[in-house]
Amino acid sequence: MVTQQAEHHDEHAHHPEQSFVSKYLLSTDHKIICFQYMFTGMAMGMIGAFFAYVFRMQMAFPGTHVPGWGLVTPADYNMLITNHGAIMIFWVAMPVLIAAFGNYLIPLMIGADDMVFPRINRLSYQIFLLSSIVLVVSFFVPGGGFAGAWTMYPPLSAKAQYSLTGDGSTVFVLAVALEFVAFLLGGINFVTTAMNSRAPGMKFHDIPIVVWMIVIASILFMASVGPLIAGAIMLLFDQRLGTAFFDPNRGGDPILWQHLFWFFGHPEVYVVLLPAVGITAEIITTMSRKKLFAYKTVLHTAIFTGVLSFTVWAHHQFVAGIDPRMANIFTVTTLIISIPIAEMMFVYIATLYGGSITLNTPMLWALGFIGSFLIGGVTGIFLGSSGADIYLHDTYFVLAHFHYTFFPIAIIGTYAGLTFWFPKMFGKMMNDTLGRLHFWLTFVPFNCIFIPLFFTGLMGDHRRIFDYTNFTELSTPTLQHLRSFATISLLVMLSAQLIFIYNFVTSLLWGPKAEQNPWRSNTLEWTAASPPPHGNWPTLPTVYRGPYEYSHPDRAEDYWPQNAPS
Ligand code: HEM
Ligand SMILES: [Cu+2]
Repeated sequence: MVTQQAEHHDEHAHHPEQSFVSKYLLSTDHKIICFQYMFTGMAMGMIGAFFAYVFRMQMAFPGTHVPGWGLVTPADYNMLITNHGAIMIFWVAMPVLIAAFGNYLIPLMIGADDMVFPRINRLSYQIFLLSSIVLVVSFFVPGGGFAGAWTMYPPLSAKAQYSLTGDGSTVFVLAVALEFVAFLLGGINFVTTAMNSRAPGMKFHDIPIVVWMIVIASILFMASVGPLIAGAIMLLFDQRLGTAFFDPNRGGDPILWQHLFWFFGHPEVYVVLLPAVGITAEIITTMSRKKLFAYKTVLHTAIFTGVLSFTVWAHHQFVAGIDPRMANIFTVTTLIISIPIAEMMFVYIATLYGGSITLNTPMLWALGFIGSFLIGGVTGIFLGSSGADIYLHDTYFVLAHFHYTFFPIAIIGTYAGLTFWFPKMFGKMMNDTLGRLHFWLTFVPFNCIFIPLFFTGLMGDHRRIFDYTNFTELSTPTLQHLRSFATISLLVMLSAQLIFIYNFVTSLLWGPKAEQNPWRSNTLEWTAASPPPHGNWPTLPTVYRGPYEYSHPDRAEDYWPQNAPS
């Protein structure tokens, strides 16, 4: 293995000068592929955020001309909420959290010069890019983009006369299918690389938690997506070939889709959660100079959560007409799965306890992740109880719940990781004052958006309503004020993202040069140059210990790099 790596490495060292196209567009370097995934994901994120702005304006001020869009029609509204959800989960959280961070961190944190299959890696990104293009094209086909909600429930998704977006639905399903192919290819690389290319001396329990989390998430994705790919093909057949897999009038069953979708969909939430949990672990140990409290517990808990996540899916279907005895079983499994998640959060709090904490930008994001994700998890317990869910299902309470899980993951987790590894990725330091300002102007408005929505949900406010003024009981002043407050908070939050863009660009161009290891961290990526060259290290590192040896009593320095012989 060692000699094989060395040879492979030699090949890298003698690489000829590359043109812009071969270096940045057709590269097989895992770091460049990270940037491709990250920037594509962020561009898609801007579309998703723009859609949210448009439909929230319609909710707060029904019938106004939304600047940048115009009058929102009911058809626009359905298309916007559908594609907002799909984009944020499939085209933002997946590419950024799993694919971008996975690509950057796995080889660098395990001491490898690249992924095991660099060309498959490149193909994975190219298919992902194609899927993004196909999705954007779907907005412009006759009839407009798909408008049957991101969960694609038939018969709405299967019959053009219901969704009114026949072509849009087909192109949408194609885009989702391509996206799945991209991540299947990515997942193969992540798991094999982490298992086979580790630096000499790196035992299983020396692997940084974030790498484990991405590996477990990849396995979850690959194991859960099969049934949904089958479902997507059946849906395409129903749409285009006149089959009736999901058509109750002709002996089909629309609930079958819900099973196939959520059998994938619930594990999917852990697919994106686990990388964010891993990123948080790296930041809080480094920034509190503490050993991760209970490494093995976190690892085993994550594996256990992954297994259990295959047994909870029908909690999305409590009111879909499933047998109440089944609902009891899924209530129990759902309540059980909250335990390991809570345990991970407690481990993090225990890690912080007594630490010497630096409250810089990455640390603020990491702490923000723990605090807000806890609210998301706790509200999931209410929803998981089938009795309570009969009332809460499809209200804004559900919406607030999943934004309290998903926002910490996709947005807070990304900013945490990006501000933490920026010095390594780009060789420059970001401005910490601007970073902290951006944190507060994102974090506070985020809470101001979604806390009110828990209350409107409890007051009976339903999701997916185009114009509340059509329902007298839903257009009370209290409800309308809370809705407008949420929308105005969103405007504040979106504007604050300009601070990040400004900080990102100016730091990249003119920021102070980053040292090799600015946070005095233990893991291997910090032993490479900032930014690491093609091939990462002139000679690959050797590992002597675990990743979290901070403040070791026998050492003068408060950290102990994994590659330091003693
Ligand atoms: C402690 C963990 C969690 C529990 C117990 C839990 C429970 C639930 C339940 C029971 C529902 C269905 C509510 C309904 O539709 O009536 C739900 C919805 C949802 N949850 Fe969670 N959840 C948890 C974590 C997460 C995480 C980590 C994510 C995302 C990353 C997430 C994303 C969602 C989404 C997207 C929906 C709504 C889907 C839709 O109808 O559009 N949840 N959750
Ligand atoms: Cu679920």
